[in-house]
Amino acid sequence: MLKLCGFSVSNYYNKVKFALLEKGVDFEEELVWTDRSPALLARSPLGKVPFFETDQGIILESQVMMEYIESAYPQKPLIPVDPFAAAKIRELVTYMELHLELVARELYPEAFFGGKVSDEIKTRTQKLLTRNAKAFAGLAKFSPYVGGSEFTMADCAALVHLPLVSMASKAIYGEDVLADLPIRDYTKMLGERPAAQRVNADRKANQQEMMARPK
Ligand SMILES: N[C@@H](CCC(=O)N[C@@H](CS)C(=O)NCC(=O)O)C(=O)O
Repeated sequence: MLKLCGFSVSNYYNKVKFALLEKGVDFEEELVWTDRSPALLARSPLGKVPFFETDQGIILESQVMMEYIESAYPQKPLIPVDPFAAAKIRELVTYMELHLELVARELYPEAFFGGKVSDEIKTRTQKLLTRNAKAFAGLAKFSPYVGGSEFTMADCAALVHLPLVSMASKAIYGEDVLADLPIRDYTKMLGERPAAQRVNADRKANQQEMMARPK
């Protein structure tokens, strides 16, 4: 059976888990922490999660995993059939991950983990986030889904990434770089889906486990 490896606090893990649950794919989970152990590096060379273990071998990178499940389990598609519409959904995912989440990630050590981020990084990140949030706002629809009238893989990404970008920017700059977007209503709407409820419940439980781990 398809095995999703990683931990439920991870936003990238949860994007894939959300998609699997929405599509009704049978899968199991293996709790894998990013401890950089030789055992992890043998499976995931950069020590990152999530990854899939399939009958044919390992698949790395969450967006590659999303595309894999779309082609291996075509039921309940999370991407439109029309090539242009499909490209627009993938474009949203890339914008959220490359231009928002990955940029905001620089702030996470101080925003979420009690660490410190240099003023230089904070200044550079604020400039980038402000510019990129405006660009994303020009692409995102929120009508009611991030890509338009249909629930797609872009919503699996948006639900897990956008709240983190908001929280991190609020924690570091005192203001939400996504304040002009209807993130609260949108995440509330998505949060009513059974798949999202499971993802969120598992995330909370895993957060406790994470805090109880020896440092
Ligand atoms: N591009 C990767 C990003 C995954 C990622 O950054 N995962 C985090 C957990 S949310 C991680 O493994 N961090 C540990 C590390 O980078 O060493 C993907 O889409 O799968």
